[in-house]
Amino acid sequence: MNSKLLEEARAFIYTCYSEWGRSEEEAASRFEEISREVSQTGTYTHHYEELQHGAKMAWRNSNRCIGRLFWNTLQVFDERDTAAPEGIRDALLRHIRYGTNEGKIRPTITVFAPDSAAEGTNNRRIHLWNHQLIRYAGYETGAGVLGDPHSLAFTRTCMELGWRGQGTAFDVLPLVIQTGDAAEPVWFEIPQEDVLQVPLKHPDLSWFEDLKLQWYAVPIISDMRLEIGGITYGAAPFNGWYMATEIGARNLADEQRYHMLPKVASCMGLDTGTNASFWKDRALLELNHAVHHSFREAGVSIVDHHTAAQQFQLFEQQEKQCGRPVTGDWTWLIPPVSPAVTPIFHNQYENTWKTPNFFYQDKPYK
Ligand code: HEM
Ligand code: NRG
Repeated sequence: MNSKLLEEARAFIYTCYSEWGRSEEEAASRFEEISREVSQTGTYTHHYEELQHGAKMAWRNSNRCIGRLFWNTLQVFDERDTAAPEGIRDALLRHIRYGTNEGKIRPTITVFAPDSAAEGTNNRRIHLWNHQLIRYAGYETGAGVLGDPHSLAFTRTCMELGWRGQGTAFDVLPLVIQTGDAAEPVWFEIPQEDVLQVPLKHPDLSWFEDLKLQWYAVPIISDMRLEIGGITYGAAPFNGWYMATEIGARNLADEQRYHMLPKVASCMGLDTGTNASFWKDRALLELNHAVHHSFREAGVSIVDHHTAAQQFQLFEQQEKQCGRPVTGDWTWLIPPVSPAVTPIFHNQYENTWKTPNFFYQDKPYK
């Protein structure tokens, strides 16, 4: 009945120990131990070193991530013993502070108790309801959406729980934590001083700062599950730093997000009445330049898509040297600005999914 779990555990342990340069005998003996634990309890507990390396492998195996060169530098916080909402909040705030590091961003993951530990124990599964720990609210108003349309449903949920925002286009949402499938979620405001944000300006276009645009410094994805050796960690928020196009070509530019291209183009004096002026392309470029410039000047880590693509090539070479075939999802790896100018565009990637890895999971709210 646990044959699937044991098979996954075996594959993970043998790979892990081999990457550490440990002998097959050592791996076999650790696997024996795990087998006994599984037969007695139905699950098993990773040693910290296994959890740490498993999380790094999960990043290394993330086919959609262009930032994987740095997989081995991931800081792994073990919060498997933290169960109460307040303790979880404190761990999340520590993650935000440690990862932010006043702008010198450190790739970080905080791993909470696995889902399996909850099985048969009245279901104490931990659900983080946020998509990212730091994210802007979106409100439906008579005059359209205020803030980030991506957050509409979650913002509504927060308000049903009693949260109220300031009513700006950049209200930081609260942390929403649920411990146990039946429990009411609890929300906590993130202290303002812990949320590093960057006001946007352009190196040459002085009017740009009057647009009053900004973005938060650290993307901390908190709604994916981490799977290592057959164990699912449903709460394991992780962060690196931004690639500028994520903000400049998607979050602020998409029509279904902040939709800023018409505004930027008209401030640039471009004719938005004809495709022949290339106004969308030109506005997009200046918006991305502004994002990158502002983060750099504020001392906040960020990478441009050309450098990121070069780093990804290095990652490919490095993996090849280690005898590990690189898998990738081309449709996500190519940047949304000037993709064909990067080498990634001209390569092909095998999009098979290895574990450990990060996977989507169902949202806990409607
Ligand atoms: C996706 C860059 C760190 C795991 C992405 C994407 C970019 C990116 C540009 C595509 C996002 C999109 O199109 O929405 C980077 C950079 C990093 C970094 C520059 C700097 C260090 C990390 C870390 C992890 C990670 C630390 C995990 C430990 C992932 C995963 C996805 C992803 C799982 C896919 C997300 C999804 O499917 O929605 N990354 N990343 N990345 N990255 Fe990274
Ligand atoms: N595009 C999303 C963030 C996705 C993950 N990107 C990273 N991850 N850079 C956005 O908020 O724009 N990371 O862990 O650094």
